[in-house]
Amino acid sequence: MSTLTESPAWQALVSHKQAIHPLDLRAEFRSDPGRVERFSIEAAGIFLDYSKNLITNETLKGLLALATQQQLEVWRQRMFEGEVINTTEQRAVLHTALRNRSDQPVYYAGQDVMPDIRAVLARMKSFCHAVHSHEWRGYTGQPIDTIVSIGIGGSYLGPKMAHSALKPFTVPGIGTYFVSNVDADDLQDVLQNCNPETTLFVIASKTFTTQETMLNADAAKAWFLASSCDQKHLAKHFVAVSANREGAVAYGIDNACVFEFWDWVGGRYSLWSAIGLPLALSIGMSHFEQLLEGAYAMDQHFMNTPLADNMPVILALLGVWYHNFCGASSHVVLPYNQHLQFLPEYLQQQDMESNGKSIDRDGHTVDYTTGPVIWGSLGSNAQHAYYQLIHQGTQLIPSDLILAIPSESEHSEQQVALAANFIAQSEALMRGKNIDEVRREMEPDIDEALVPHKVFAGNRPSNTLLLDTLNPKTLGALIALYEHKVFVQGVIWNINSFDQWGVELGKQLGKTILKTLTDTSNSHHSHDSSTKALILRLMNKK
Ligand code: G6Q
Repeated sequence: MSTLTESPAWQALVSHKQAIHPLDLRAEFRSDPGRVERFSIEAAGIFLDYSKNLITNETLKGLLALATQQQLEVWRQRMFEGEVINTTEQRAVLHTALRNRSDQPVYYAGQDVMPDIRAVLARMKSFCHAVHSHEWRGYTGQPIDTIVSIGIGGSYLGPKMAHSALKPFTVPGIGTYFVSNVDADDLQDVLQNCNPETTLFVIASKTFTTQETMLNADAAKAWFLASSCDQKHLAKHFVAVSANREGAVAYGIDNACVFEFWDWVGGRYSLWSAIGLPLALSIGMSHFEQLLEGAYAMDQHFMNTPLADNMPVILALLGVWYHNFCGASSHVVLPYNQHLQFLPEYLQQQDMESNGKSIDRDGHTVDYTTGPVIWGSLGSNAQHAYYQLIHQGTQLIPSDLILAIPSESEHSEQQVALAANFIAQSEALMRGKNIDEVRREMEPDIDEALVPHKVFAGNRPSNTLLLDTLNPKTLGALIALYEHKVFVQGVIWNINSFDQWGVELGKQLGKTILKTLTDTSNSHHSHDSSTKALILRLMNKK
């Protein structure tokens, strides 16, 4: 057994689980009318009700003891203070500095990083202003009306998700598209809506070497040059966001059009940096700054609130409870607002790329599970699809149900129905429907054969997250909430949440196979029979 699973706090939770099993949530609510007051937190425009979880006061105490044992407060300090906590890549983890809205310095390797951060934000601001005020024009003198962001992974998912979430804040007259897939259809589909005279491409890549992004950038450039016919016009239509300025300039981007960020910003934590430029162009810089404000408010809450009242800490510990002590292997995220449609996809990378690790910080293979499978989609739609499995399936699937309180609008009947569904599902998951209730409902013609099919066991745990409204500030707080949740879980599991070595092998083998597919003199014999057969099939079909 590892130090973690042998530790007193871990062992205490193992025993506690046996002692309280099976916990009847309906009975807990009946016997304790104050349960929701005790098990809820409000911070940065978000209300978290976690009372519908399979926990007691003792469970929380045990989980908090685990967090203390794993030195969560020390790690939190280390992260915010710019220590090199991403040890396998020898990097600090300072995305929180990008949204530091105070006048306090943040030091990395003895240097305050805030002046550089503020300088890039100022450049983003004047660039957005130039585009929106039509001071910045395309090569034929027309104003820019379309932004095409080309990037992948961390240089794509955050801005795309936030762009959709903040649709009502879009600057009039600007259309924004996000292209990531190396499949040419992705870019081609977008280009059909674009006019080369009025389109601005943002090439977003930390390294400026990523295959998919560079190939899409090449294709975009070729499409643009086919109309503009002159390399010099590129300067008005191609900007780059990168930590590799030299690479971007060598690629042909005007030095003045490179928006920088830094080594200590992890890809999936980079929305707050210049990677957010396409978003800022789409919603305006003041809204982008409000996004930073919201994240900063959550950072402050995370940093300064006792662990027991700390929203990211509680969310993380509940996840650990289900994953490590109750046998849940996945976690479902169910936003109810249409504009949050890409949140589950974003959180998949956020969580699974961060915590999908089986080697701990000390280089040992773990003997406990880490990183649950994160999945989900719009709650309203999912109710008519896979909620069946969550309600009546054989697996324990903890859920996060998320709703931003709808504004009064002409569609208010729809919005009330949305809210009703959201609340009803969290109640249904918790209370279920027992056999007596099913029988009563069927009276007087009780069909005994049907009765068991209509029983809902209940006791299905859920968190309900209510946002005051969906705006840049609350969205910033929501994203930061999940970032910190993932960080806390990484600390508990003693893993480095900030590297991603697991994505390297596929890239490496992809390069070899690309050579084989494009150069017939290259041998395919070193591959296994399956890989060889696939290569031959594709080569013959070329
Ligand atoms: C995120 C990962 C990964 C990365 C992409 C794009 O944490 O590192 O998703 O963001 O591979 O990388 P570039 O920004 O370097 O193109």
